[in-house]
Amino acid sequence: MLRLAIQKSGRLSEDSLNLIRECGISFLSASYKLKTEATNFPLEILYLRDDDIPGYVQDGVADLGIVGQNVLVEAGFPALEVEGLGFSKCRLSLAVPRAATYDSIEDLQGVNIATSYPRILGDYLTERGVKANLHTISGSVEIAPSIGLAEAICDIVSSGSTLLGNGLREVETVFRSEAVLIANQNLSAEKKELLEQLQFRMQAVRRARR
Ligand code: PRT
Ligand code: ZN
Repeated sequence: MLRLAIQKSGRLSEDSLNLIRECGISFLSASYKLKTEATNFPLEILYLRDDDIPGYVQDGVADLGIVGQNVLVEAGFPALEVEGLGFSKCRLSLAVPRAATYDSIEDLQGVNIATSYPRILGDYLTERGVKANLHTISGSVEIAPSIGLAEAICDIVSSGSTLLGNGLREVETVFRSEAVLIANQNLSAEKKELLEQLQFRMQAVRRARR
């Protein structure tokens, strides 16, 4: 039996469940439950916080997971990615207050930047020879400039309205993300076979949607 970890409640949850259902896999879903078993495929679904999914799959507590690439790469396990799923598309961007002068990435030299993505941002800045002071905060990153915590931020953007509403301007795209299917790297032959069946169905669903 394969164990698949998906986000319990959040932006990935509904699309993850829909994808599994469209693969023809039936299960009872009760929102208070932490796991459920499919009735017509050897699959158990675990409902977790998205941040915990990469580690659980890396450790083999779960065989598979569905998570944002941003969370996967920030967790340090990019090699677990099996394939992109095409939903929850977003980008990780640097932003500065609307009135701030900004010409190039050089302007971030020595600047305080608030983010929940210190690894991805740190790599991006290092590759470009920029040394900034990263302040890791876990939420409400967009308010950091207005409360004097930082001169710039790096956060997830989709429509851009949150940045706009906080008087911020997007200046660099650091990383592009979508939901991805991830798998433990030491699956047994039986589980690999089941994973292939599941991927085959997921690809058929995506072709049919186009
Ligand atoms: O509780 P749990 O830890 O499981 O969930 P979470 O709150 O950490 O994550 P959640 O549900 O907010 O997001 C899950 C995943 O969805 C993220 O890791 C991204 O891969 C993806 N995703 C897609 C987004 C967005 N779009 C998004 N817009 N994640 C967050 N946002 C936030 C962003 O942080 C910012 O505050 O929405 C705001 C910006 O949106 P716009 O449209 O105003 O630009
Ligand atoms: Zn999270």
